[in-house]
Amino acid sequence: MEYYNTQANDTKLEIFKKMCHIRAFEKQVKKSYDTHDIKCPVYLSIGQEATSATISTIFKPDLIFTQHRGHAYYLSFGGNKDKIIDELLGRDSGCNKGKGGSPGIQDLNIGMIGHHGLIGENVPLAVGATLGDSTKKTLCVFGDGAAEEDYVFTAMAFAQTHKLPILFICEDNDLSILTKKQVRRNWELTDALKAIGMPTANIPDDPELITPYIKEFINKLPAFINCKTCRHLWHVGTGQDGTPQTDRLEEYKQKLLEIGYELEQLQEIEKQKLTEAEVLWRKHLQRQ
Ligand SMILES: Cc1ncc(C[n+]2csc(CCOP(=O)(O)OP(=O)(O)O)c2C)c(N)n1
Ligand SMILES: [Mg+2]
Repeated sequence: MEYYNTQANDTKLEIFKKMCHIRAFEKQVKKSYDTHDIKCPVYLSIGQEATSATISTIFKPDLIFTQHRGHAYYLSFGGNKDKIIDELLGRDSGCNKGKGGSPGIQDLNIGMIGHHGLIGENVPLAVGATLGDSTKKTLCVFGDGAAEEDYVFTAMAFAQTHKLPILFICEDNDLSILTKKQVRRNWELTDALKAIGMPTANIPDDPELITPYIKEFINKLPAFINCKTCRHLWHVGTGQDGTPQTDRLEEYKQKLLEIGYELEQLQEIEKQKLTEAEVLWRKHLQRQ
């Protein structure tokens, strides 16, 4: 199947802008963590920006359940930026009154419900919430480590039996903390779900590949997409082991250049997003 050029040009640029916005924001989180202005553990999405940036341009869910690595979803779906910054800085004005920190971020105005610590628990919660009102569409995001929790498959199977309108996404960075998938298991969740009739895809997190699946699947929910991605920093905190294998943002930029976008235009977007994030973070840090 040929997926090249699956998006209108304005959508491609919107996705690129969102990816740059997330990268710029996360770089500021890293900076404030490294200077100890942020004191809570942080779970960064640097390298994993493409999935949320792409989904949010196409799918408008009523409810969003993410795991501990949720900053990119919060930002992509329009969560309040002041409140996430204050949350990370441990302030009363944060989205969880400064008590939850990075893994629990949420904004009920966009239907996003925060994570409380057990990996994959957001899957049965998403299923239960959608069962309660199946006129609502739900997005549920978890990691490849969480996919191994028994309650994840059983909850997804329940959603399949009851045809609940949930788009399940696994951000598969091939890591559960530091352990690679091939050491942990010899099966793919897509195969298990295919066996019970759920529409599935197992693809790299390239926006051009994700787009057609989202467009097709949102009319056939529940459905599941395993997006293979690359985390650039440590599981928690801001350290880096070696060189990341891929940088999807850089690859997407190259793709946009190949189809005729000007380098200056793309660099201007990157610069603008970096400046916006820097100004916003400075404003919050100066209030201390
Ligand atoms: C039920 C449960 N078991 C173990 C943990 C400890 N733990 C926290 S994050 C994590 C790895 C999660 O990996 P993954 O779901 O792939 O998400 P990623 O960090 O890669 O985004 C583990 C094992 C936990 N929080 N909950
Ligand atoms: Mg993982």
